[in-house]
Amino acid sequence: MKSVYKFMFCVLCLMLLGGCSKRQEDPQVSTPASMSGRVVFRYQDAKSDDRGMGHYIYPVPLQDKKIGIFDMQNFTVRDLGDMVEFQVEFVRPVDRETVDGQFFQKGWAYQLIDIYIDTNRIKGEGLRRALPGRNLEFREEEAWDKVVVLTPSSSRDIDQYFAENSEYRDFYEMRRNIIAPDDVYAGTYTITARVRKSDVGTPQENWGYQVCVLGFDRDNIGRNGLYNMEVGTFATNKSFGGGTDYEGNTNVVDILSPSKEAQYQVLSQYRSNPGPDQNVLAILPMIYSKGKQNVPQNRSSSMNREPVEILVEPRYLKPVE
Ligand SMILES: [Ca+2]
Ligand SMILES: [Ca+2]
Ligand SMILES: [Ca+2]
Repeated sequence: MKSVYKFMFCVLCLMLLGGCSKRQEDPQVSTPASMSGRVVFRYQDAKSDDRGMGHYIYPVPLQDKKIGIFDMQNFTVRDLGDMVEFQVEFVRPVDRETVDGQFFQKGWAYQLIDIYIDTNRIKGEGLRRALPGRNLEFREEEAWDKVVVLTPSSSRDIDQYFAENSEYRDFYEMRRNIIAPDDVYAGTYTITARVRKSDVGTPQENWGYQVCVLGFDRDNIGRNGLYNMEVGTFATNKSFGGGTDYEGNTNVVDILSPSKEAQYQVLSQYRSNPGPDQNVLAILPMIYSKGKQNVPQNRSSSMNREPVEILVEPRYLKPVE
């Protein structure tokens, strides 16, 4: 008789345990960004480097409780078969609404992300200029061929901008390679996008990537602005501080970098003048999944008073595993 009770007790325990573990699994099953597919590129970004070229200051309403929301910590590319998944992970949880209660279409509030891809590493192929308002460029042999733009608001705004602004002839000609996907999802710490291979191509071992994180400003749209927050001399309600009031400094607050020092070195190679023609833009290094990286390029005519000798950050040169 005793052994029957023992048996029944064990069965009851197993049923309870089974029930518990099932309940724990359920949320993962329903997450659209569940881990699947083959990882083709992964890069761990330095922490606490959401300061652009080193001394950018968050917009005033974000200074107290939101420090770290623009601090990227991982970037992952997965091959899902017909689709390619791009995932950016942040140090702090992704906000669903702004501090003053604004919501946007895609479910997050503050981050604007550009993912630049060099698909061929051929000099003269692709575009050297980053998108308007980023105030950055790429070296000739690392020019981007595709860019995936993740905006909290409508993707159509981005498509329309490039379709209508033919005065930016180079962007207009590249407009089919500027991809603003609708298939996006904000997780607790991540923003994930899925793009059809027919739009972006099949990731290859020799592709290079660079990711730019900016603040999102729905109202900044024009000659040198594409939904990005500006970085001025002083922080305001809608802009970062620690830059200049001209257009030479970048408005990007975090990029893929092996260390914060390497990022500050790269992004501080600019010259900002009242006349935009005299500006010198910092050069973003692409990071290649296979093969030797190029030495990040410095500007001899930049405002940076540091010696113009190139600081070689060895980890920028290492191939990614
Ligand atoms: Ca970071
Ligand atoms: Ca290229
Ligand atoms: Ca970084």
